[in-house]
This record gives sequence, C-alpha cells and structure tokens, in this order.
Amino acid sequence: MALLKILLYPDERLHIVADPVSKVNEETRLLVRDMAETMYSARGIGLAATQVDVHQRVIVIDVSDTHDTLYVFINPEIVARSGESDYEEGCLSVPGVFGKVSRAHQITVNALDADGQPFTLDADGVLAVCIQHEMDHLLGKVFVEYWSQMKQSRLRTKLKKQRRKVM
Ligand code: GNR
Ligand code: NI
Repeated sequence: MALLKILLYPDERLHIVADPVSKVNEETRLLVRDMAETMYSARGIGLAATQVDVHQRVIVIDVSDTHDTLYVFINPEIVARSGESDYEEGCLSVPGVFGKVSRAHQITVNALDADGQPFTLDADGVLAVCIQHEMDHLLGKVFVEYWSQMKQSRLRTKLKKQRRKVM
C-alpha cells in the first residue's frame, strides 16, 4: 500500500476531465486501496482519483464515524436527483477553506464496485453531498469554483500569501 500525493488548488491538473475505466482489474483495485489509505490518512470523507493525479473515473468515500464503511464508485453516473440542500463543504485539495454549495438533496447513482459489478445506490444527506463533490472532481471542478469570480480571486490571493509564509 502507498500514500498518494494530493494535488492542491489551484493546480491546473485538478481541471483534467477523467476517462471512464474500460476494465476493472488488479491495477484498478490497487489504485482503490491506495486512494482509501490516502483518504483515511488525510482524515477526509472522500477522494477522487483526479486529486491524486490519476485521471480515471474512480471515487472512494467513507462518511462513517468508525471508518469502516468504504464505498467505491467506478464510472459513477447520477441517474436521478431531487430536492436541494446547502451544505458547508471542505476539500483535501483546498485545505482550511470551507463554504456552502447548493446541491441535490437526494440522488440515485449507478456505478461499478471494485470487482467490476454494477450496483445502484440511493443516497441523501452528507453521503449525497460527498458523491456530488467527488463527481465534480472527475469533471475537473473544485467546489470553490461555484463561488463568484470575486470570491475566488480573493481566495487565490489569500492562498498565495499563506503558501509564501510557510514555504
Ligand atoms: O473530507 C472532505 N470533507 C467534505 C466535507 C463536506 C463536503 C464534501 C467533503 S469531501 C472532502 C474530501 C475531498 O476533498 N474530496 O474530494
Ligand atoms: Ni474535494
């Protein structure tokens, strides 16, 4: 197993659109294991392959307090959505930054699991928020990019100053 390096906003590689996995195999399962280890080690509730510079449609999520309920989504597609919820989001690629994003409250997702078996999941609450947040990563979108241009530009200035101090 290996810990993977997480790309930090505004790294351009976070904007790459991921390709579907053509065949789920041992290489996919190794990626899933490394992503899960990286997510748990970083204390995140989800991780998209894009964030570790692998541009394939692979997501891991665990929103449980006990860290024992891992969801793996390969080639996920949202097939139904309803309602609306505003949830305060954070992102391992934008550490220390939080803000509300409006998303569907309830979704139905089709995906493949780590064995390549198709499944359907109905999700709401934080799980639904997290799935939508991760699927955005696969499309090259970071949650702060829902904010106004003004707010994003202030954020970039703040991050430049912060990173100058610590480097
Ligand atoms: O760890 C994470 N927490 C979180 C909180 C609210 C909404 C979404 C998330 S996902 C985030 C991990 C991450 O950056 N995944 O891409
Ligand atoms: Ni994120």
